[in-house]
Amino acid sequence: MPTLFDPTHAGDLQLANRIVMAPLTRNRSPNAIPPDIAQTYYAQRASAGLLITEATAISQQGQGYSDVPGLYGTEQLDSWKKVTQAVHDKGGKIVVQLWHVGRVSHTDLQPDGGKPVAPSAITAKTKTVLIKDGVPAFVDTSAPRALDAGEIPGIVHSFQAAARNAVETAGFDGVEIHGANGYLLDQFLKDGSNKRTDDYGGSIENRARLLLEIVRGIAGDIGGGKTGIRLSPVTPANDASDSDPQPLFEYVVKQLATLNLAYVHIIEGATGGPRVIDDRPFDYAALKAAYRTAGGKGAWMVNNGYDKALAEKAVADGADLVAFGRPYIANPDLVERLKANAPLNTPDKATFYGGREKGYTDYPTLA
Ligand code: 8OZ
Repeated sequence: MPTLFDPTHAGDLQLANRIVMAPLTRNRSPNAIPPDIAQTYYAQRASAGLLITEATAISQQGQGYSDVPGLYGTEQLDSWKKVTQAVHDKGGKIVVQLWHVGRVSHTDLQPDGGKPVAPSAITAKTKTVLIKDGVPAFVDTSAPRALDAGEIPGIVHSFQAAARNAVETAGFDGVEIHGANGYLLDQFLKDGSNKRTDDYGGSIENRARLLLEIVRGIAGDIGGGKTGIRLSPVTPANDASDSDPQPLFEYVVKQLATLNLAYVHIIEGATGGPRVIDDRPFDYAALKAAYRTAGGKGAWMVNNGYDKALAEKAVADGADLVAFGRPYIANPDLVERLKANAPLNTPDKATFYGGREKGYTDYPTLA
């Protein structure tokens, strides 16, 4: 029986263990360029089997928060290259999470102060973070406009360009497509936010079309074995909702099964909250079975509120990888601490978003 600490692989990626650092937004990238201290931050955590970066915008239109990084400019790519080098120097593996926020944005962050884009012109009942003079503030998202069908190929293209640049220029081991948490691809998937009447709305097949075009495009360009995807079937994050998520997500993973992906990353329950939501039941074992039955060979990664005991049980029950989020903010040596059954540092919420070293690179290791 494998343990959390045994090596494994996810597609092309050889991993030293089954512990993954989940993507964590930290808002420390002024001008969307990762700061120098991001090299230290990620390298400190390189003993994870796999590091997934914070969500990283594929275009300016994909930006929804102040001071989050991008992957569409030369300076951004140069800075990420130093991060991947620092992680590789420590023997770690790192993929970048590719992000388009869709309607979860603000006109202040959009090209020419325009409206954020969405499947349909429905405002998300959620907040974003704008940092003014170094002070973060939560503000309502702006009213979006519905994407014209003619704009969709450009979005697929931007995702593909970001993936190619990530691997070829910035030195990432692969990419994770952010299909979760109420951002653009999740907005298209779910009928609470997608009211389109064209080929990208209505039926499950149509609502999944954009996500699948992007995954197929990226897998074709960089290889399925370097491509992962994150999904969150029932999260209410950022006003996400669907009237019938089980068949929707089973359809999605069956389609993904043919693409030889590195991994499928599932957020169970409410992102950063309860793992079970009473009025949003979901059968995750059936989801995984649908993927495997359809021939899916990628690693199955689970996430949300895991501790060591729960993670060991998940691996015993057949999960391949377990992603830890908040514990990684405060515990750069999480692998060593879990192995030693050592106590964990408590993360300081006041320094989650914005700032520099404090609450970022200054959490102590055991030794
Ligand atoms: C917390 C704050 C801002 C963004 C996500 C990218 O939920 C995020 C995010 C998390 O996936």
